[in-house]
Amino acid sequence: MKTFYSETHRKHYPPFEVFDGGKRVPYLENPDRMDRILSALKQKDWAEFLEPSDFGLEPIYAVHDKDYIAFLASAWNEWLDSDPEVAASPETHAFLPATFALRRSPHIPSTLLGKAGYYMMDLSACIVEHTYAAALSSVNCAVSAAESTFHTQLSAFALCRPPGHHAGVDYAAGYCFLNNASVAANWLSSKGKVALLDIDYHAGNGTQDIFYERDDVLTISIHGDPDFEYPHYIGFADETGAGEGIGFHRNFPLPAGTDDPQYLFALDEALEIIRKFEPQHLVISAGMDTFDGDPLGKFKVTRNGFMEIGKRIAGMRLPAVIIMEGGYANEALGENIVTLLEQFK
Ligand code: OKP
Ligand code: ZN
Repeated sequence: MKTFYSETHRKHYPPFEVFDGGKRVPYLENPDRMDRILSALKQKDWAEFLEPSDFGLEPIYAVHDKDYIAFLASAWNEWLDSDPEVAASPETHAFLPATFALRRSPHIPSTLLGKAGYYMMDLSACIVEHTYAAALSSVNCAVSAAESTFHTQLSAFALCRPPGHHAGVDYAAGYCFLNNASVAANWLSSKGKVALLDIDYHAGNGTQDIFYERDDVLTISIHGDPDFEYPHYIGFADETGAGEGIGFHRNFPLPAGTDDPQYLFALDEALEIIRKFEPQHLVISAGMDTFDGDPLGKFKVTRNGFMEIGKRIAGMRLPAVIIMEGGYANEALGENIVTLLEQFK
């Protein structure tokens, strides 16, 4: 299976994130995640590693707001220039706002911090020197995999870091800056209908927002119920699309403790909806944080569960672009994603 991967992610490694209760903790979405996945994939003879192509900004502008991209591109350097403390030890700092817009006003402030509170949803999408470069290379992995799948009609894997499904048209959130899966799905949508299935433990709020009013890309997310879980304000079952897109978004919020049988029951319903939609291509937002023991998740999906999930999705017989999202039980992460991917080869 073609696997698109770039080393560019490595320098996006913020020294901390701010967790619930204002706790400063080590950045959980770390380069070690990729190393675990790489070493598990390298033990298999079916994984073929490829550098992503550079698709430039056009496929990104087709999904994201231009001013938001400009903010991402320049935020770190502006932050560095604005504060001598940051300039004196940049490696101990990360850029985050401390005031959030709640989108009350249509006015986007002109200052860096004003913009940050407008374009950032939480305290986990920390910006450092090479964040923008890493986010671009991550999108390029996703579009490269989409292009490969389109040309070969075979499933491909985008080993993306940073992840993408929490990033919306004009905001960063949950370790995500650019929505890799959405850019790939939108790129594929010019070739025919696309279904995007998000199996990350967290609701794919960014993806939901991006395609909410469209009927040519069906989006479905299976996740921890936002009533108790991040992202808290989106991902509920009654959110099913708007305008042209009514009926073309579905959420499957599940309770804490969800195990393999419960998960597979929801998955089967999601796959049935996809089958009826008759898409040309499938995009999978593949987060592995549903795993029993993931530090950010409350589900109990097992290794065997990932095998069954992979089997059932692959059984749809649709060319799939599999995009890496979350998964933070690093010791198990490599084997977990390999188990899922193995069902597609
Ligand atoms: C990214 B992905 C938890 C705080 C949440 C952000 C989580 C982002 C998850 N109490 N921090 O979907 O794996
Ligand atoms: Zn997640």
